Amino acid sequence: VKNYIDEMLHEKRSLHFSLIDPDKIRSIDELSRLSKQLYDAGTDAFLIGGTLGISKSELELCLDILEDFEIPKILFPSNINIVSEKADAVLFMSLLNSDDIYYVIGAQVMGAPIIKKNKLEPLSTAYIIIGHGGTAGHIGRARVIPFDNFELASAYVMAAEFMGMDFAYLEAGSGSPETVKPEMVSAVKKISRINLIVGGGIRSEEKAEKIASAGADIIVTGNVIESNIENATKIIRRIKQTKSIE
Ligand code: 1GP
Repeated sequence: VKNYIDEMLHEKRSLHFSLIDPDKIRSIDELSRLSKQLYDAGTDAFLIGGTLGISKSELELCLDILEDFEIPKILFPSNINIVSEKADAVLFMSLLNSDDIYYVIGAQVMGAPIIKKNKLEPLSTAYIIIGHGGTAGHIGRARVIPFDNFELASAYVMAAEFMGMDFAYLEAGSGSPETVKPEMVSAVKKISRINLIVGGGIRSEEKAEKIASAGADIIVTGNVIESNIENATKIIRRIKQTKSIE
């Protein structure tokens, strides 16, 4: 999966990942319909996860439905219960700005042997929570980085790069009223070559385009898939047309 992402990023455009939260899916038919629309629009991977209310059976049901699509299925775990051998890879995340050691290294120690057993490819990721932070920020006891503190965000991303992580995820929180600012994305990209994932609150094509042209390597949308699938597919198409200004 890491090689697939690296190859796609050589094309100098941002990738789009569709976040499927098993707790928010109302029926199998709905997920089949939505995932086909996302795939047809050109989403580059499915992320599967969420913070609250996910059971293993719901997770695996989602993975069974997504199996038909020939793009990676990547777990986006909030805790060690979000693991399944039916996925291809897992964002192996450390919540770098958490005050709780469990989210920095505790869950990772407990999760690593489970990931090994399930033969999942770990994608080493610094999870950095910005601004609103949403449920992930609350549960993860994040000391959130203000939306306009580019220097602090850049320092976290540099630290992640120096620790050898492959990805840094700037997360405004699912459903956040504001997104990570495009100016923060370009500030971070100026000082680091790490693959930058940006998500949280992205609901419009215009905002997605600004974040993509600021240099985000991967853009994640979640809520808009369930609330407005037309917008979700427009966002994907717009991202695919946008060249990064790096
Ligand atoms: C959440 O970044 C993702 O972890 C996506 O956020 O649901 O607001 O699109 P949204």
